[in-house]
Amino acid sequence: MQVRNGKKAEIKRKIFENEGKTREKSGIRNLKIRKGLFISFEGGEGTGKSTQVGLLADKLSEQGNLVHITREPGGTELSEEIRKLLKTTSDVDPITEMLLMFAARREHFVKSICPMLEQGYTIICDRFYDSSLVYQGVLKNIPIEQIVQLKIMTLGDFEPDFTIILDIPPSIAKERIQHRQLYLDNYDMMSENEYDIIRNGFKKIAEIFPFRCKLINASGDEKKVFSRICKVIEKFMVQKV
Ligand code: ATM
Repeated sequence: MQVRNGKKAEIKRKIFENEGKTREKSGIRNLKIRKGLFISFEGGEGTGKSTQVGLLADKLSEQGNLVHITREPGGTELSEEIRKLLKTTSDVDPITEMLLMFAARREHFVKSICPMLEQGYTIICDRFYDSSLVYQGVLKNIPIEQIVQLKIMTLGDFEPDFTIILDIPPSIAKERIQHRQLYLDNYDMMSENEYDIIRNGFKKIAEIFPFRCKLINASGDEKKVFSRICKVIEKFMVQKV
């Protein structure tokens, strides 16, 4: 199953319509102007996100930035506990899973992300809200409007400043996962078809949010991939100043 063009337009319409409506109802306004930057990394398992997050953090630190690496689900004590539960409990109901993802995210956002952005940190986050749109929305078929409502409830208007989406064919991703781990968790045991759905979902996110998201070819060795990432980050930083 693939996300077809009609489906893409539908997802886009639902994201925008529902963000607007829910924001009006909740009266949530923009958060305080933040001093730091929030960069998220997205993509399926085995695309090399954590390696690239580390490389980017090192580079930005060397350039004199205050850098903080984090991940979702996770990033605070409670959110890491939720992560552990999700990774080790089989057959979690999709709505329960979504609510736990957003519970972990809210805690992460309020207790860590917001205060650190206020202090001027550049936060690099391994997965964020786009993962919910893809895993819960596209893969598990939870209505996009419900996900957007939870997003507004937990994050208000907050968006990453920049999102890198790593893309590789599912067959390579599967090979990488099997090589790197002896123990595979619930999420690592997805079928190739599910990887395909996830991959296409992220591609659609990159098309829907072209200013914030950049799709990066993550095939090849890590240095090559990192230089592709650096190019788009440099462009983005120039536009920011
Ligand atoms: P990793 O951090 O190892 O990528 O695992 C987190 C898993 O949680 C990941 N699974 N895979 N494959 C994606 C999933 N996830 C969601 O389903 N929704 C979310 O909102 C987030 C942040 C992650």
